[in-house]
Amino acid sequence: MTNPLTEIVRRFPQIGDVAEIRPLTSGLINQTYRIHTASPAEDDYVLQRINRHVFTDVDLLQHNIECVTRHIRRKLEERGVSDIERKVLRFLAADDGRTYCRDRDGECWRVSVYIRDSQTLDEVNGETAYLAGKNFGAFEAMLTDLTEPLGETIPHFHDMELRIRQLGEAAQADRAGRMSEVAPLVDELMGEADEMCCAERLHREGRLPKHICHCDTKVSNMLFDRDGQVLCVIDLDTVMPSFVFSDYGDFLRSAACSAAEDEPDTSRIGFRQDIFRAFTRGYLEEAGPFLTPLEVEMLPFAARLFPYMQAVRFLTDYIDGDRYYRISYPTHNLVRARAQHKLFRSAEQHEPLMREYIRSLNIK
Ligand code: GN1
Ligand code: MG
Repeated sequence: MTNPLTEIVRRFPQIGDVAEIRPLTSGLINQTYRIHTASPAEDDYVLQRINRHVFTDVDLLQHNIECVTRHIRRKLEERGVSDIERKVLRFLAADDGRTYCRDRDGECWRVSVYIRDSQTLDEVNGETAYLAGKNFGAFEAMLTDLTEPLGETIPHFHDMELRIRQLGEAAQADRAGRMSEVAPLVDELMGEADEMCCAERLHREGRLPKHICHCDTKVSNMLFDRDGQVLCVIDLDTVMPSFVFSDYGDFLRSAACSAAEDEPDTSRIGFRQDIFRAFTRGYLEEAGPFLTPLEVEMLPFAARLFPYMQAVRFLTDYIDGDRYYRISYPTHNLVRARAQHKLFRSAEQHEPLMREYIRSLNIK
């Protein structure tokens, strides 16, 4: 075989004869392949190239992932859960014992066991949104007693104050000469900045804690079995201490939007109350017991914080000349930013309804 990936695969001694390596679905950040092994009795694997421009400290990244998967595995064992290999990811050791290897170009690769008969969803309905809420809530709940400290794999990842500073700096530098085109949107977002940075202020005042969160809670980051039950949470790169708003708000940002995250026709974008309700009910069933009353009260804020933050991030990247997110056409990041901004405005209008619904669940 001439595939250069086979050389990387050889660094993981547990993997037997490889039949084929095929690209698997890919997010905007890492590149992912499925390793098909020759023997049907043997496991298949997932090979992933870690984006080291995004994740600059790969040792820290893998430390976090190892701690989290070990902790969850132990929890499931204690609870007597069956079929644990399908309910938490397992990463392979490379020839030097670490859970990743570096190739000649300095690229970092890791391998996990492929969970057979699993599927990911790209869209939710009421039922799957409820299940996603329950399972992301349970994921956070299982990690509340993790004793090993985890680092921030992307420092200040969901820090709204930093994202605003980055937008301001990008606007000032105007390195791609795009500011004249986007100045009104920059101004509109900046006008909300003070209010949208309130979580960071509450944290400094000691009123809002951080928890271990997933920080990329798309429904596609959860594996379902063939019967539609959730197996496990995947894509653990961004697991780190954060406000619970990260998991709650970012899920709704992608799932409770009536159109795609890059829908050019913003009239098609609105916040979906049905998905909000189903997800919130599931999430609070599992996370309700450990959340503080202030965290519960602020969940509707989280539902608008995340489209806002994502609008700021996409717009910053557009102004910067598209250096972070993969794009398919020149104005892609601007289209994304406008779509997220529209979702932010729609979520804002839904806030009274959201409050009413959460109150009706009688959590605290
Ligand atoms: C990135 O790679 P992907 O699609 O899972 C980004 C998220 C954004 C998302 C927007 C590490 O996630 O924070 O919400 O794009 N991940 C990182 O689509 O920046
Ligand atoms: Mg991801």
